[in-house]
Amino acid sequence: MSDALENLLSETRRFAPPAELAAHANVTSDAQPEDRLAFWETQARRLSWAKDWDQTLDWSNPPFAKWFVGGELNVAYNCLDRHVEAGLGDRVAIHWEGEPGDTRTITYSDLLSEVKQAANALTDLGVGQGDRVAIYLPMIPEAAVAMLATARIGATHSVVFGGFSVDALSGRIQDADAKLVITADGGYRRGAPSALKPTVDEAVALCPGIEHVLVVRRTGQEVAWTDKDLWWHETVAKASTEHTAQAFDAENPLFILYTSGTTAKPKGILHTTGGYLTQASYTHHAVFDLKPETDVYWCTADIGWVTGHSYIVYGPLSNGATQVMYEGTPDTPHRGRFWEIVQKYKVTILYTAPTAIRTFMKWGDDIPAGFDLSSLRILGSVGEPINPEAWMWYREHIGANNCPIVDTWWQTETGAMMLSPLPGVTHTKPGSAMSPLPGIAADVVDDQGNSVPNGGGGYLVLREPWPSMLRTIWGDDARYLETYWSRFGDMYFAGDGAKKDEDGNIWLLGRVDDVMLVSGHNISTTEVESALVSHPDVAEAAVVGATDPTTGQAIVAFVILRGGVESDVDVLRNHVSKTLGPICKPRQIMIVPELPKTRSGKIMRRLLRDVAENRTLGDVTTLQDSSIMSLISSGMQSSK
Ligand code: 6R9
Repeated sequence: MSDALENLLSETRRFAPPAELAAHANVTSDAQPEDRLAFWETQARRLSWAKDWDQTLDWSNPPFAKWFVGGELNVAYNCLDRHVEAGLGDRVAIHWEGEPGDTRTITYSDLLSEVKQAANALTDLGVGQGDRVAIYLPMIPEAAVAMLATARIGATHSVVFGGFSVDALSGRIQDADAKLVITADGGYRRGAPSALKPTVDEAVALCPGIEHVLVVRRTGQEVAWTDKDLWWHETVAKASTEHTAQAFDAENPLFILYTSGTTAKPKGILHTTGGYLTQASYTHHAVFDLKPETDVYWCTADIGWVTGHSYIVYGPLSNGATQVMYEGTPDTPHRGRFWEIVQKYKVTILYTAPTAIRTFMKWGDDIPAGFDLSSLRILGSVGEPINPEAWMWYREHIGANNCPIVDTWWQTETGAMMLSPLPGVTHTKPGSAMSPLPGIAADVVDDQGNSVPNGGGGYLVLREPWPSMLRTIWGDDARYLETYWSRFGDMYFAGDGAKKDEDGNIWLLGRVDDVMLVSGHNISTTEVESALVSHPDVAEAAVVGATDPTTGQAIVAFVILRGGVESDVDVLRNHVSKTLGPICKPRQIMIVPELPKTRSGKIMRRLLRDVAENRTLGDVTTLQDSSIMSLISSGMQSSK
């Protein structure tokens, strides 16, 4: 661990939970339970089971876990029917806000009858338990309905981002061998209808296994029609609203989700039902301190990201939450759109990503200042390490210095949150995910797999199986073993670098592939990025290591400046050198208008490395906006 890192992590600010919140918190201790399995059994009892389990965990064939063996439940029943049966049918499940400003208010009763109809429609189309359904939709309520209807009949969904290309979509359909696609004519993005159906048409032409395509009408765009196509509003609306949920085995597959394309061939991460729902539901209740009667929760993620699965659909709905769902982008029709939505629905819990927070910083403090954000009580962050600078901005400008920030570390593979502060308990530190949640055995280990002492750094691992863990990579057990379980034998290797501070709290340092080796020193991209963002002129930074004849690798930084400022790159290089030490001084800094990101907001450093090393760009199919790369590359050439 470099000295520079010590420097970055000498963050000493701590923030206690507000007394009022702590006094009424759902969870009042962050202590690890003495009996981990008994703890998870208790959490599983928050759900409704049709048949009790015989064994909590079967770990006789590691790393292939089975949780709640012999238990049976229906996921959709847990998310909908049981709330309606408890008399909560009139509670709003979803306040949906379309990008153009159209809205829908959907109660639990409404959502239940739509899901029942959709379940009947899927059954009529020949979809049954174990079949795979591909979902390629914008952020409209039908996305949640489609997922829940698939789950209700024991089938398995594979949601594909609405922004992905024909190749990405057809590859995922083929890998999962799906028989049905649910899509829409299009969705609204940046003020205009953006078509989806043409991509599906091309993809389906490459996928003979697809029997039907169910099409939601959202934008009213002209669509080409094939004999496999059916309108959602005709097929689903004429189906019966009567449907009794059948219980399925706790290990029945719930979904496959392909991990974001920052790596090579996407991996189909498989999740099952009982353990997954137990942990998604518990963590949503504990980490957001959800009070379903009074809270208005909003997770700004897309449904195509695991965050949308666990914290828009399964976690919140299993807890009977009222939530906001927004179709569009944060700057349409204006840059205050998120804050306008918070004000309009009196959102109390907001869950978003560091990339969004840094964008808001860049747009300026005056924008959120123009709205009433006083309803907010808890702020969440997910997706990347959050720099202390962005954390403080979030706390001050969105949370009025009064809302605990829960920085939640987890992965598609973990299914649900693993490390996070608890809002009524933890004294938070800006930039740290703090500690493993109750029931989770996380640690930081060195190269040899030994636990590092406080103050040490290494790799984040999980020592014990957890309920919502991936069960395998779809169709590829060997790759599951190789990717996660070959490095340290009996510990799950998360692929993230981490450090324990003097109190034993955990700081995430980014993907281990993103560590640079400069003149023999290990430097994490996160620490240099944080140093850059701590300069008042900088809104956002991405750092990569580029091959260098003298130093092995050299630091190349791509920087977005805050609105209206002009900055001298040498000033910024010296700022890094002063903050972290001369070894961390970037060889080169490029001022750029945007950074290449996946739709979940992760910077695709692999593409920036290609640019920094003058290579042809690798696979760009998962980029949110592919034109950004040509802008960046042309700037890079001219700066040399
Ligand atoms: C939920 C999600 C997983 C990777 C993970 C890590 C990064 C996510 C983070 C975080 C630091 C956090 N990550 N949350 N890093 N602090 N709070 O993002 O899933 O898309 O699979 O990405 O994201 O690197 O390994 P996924």
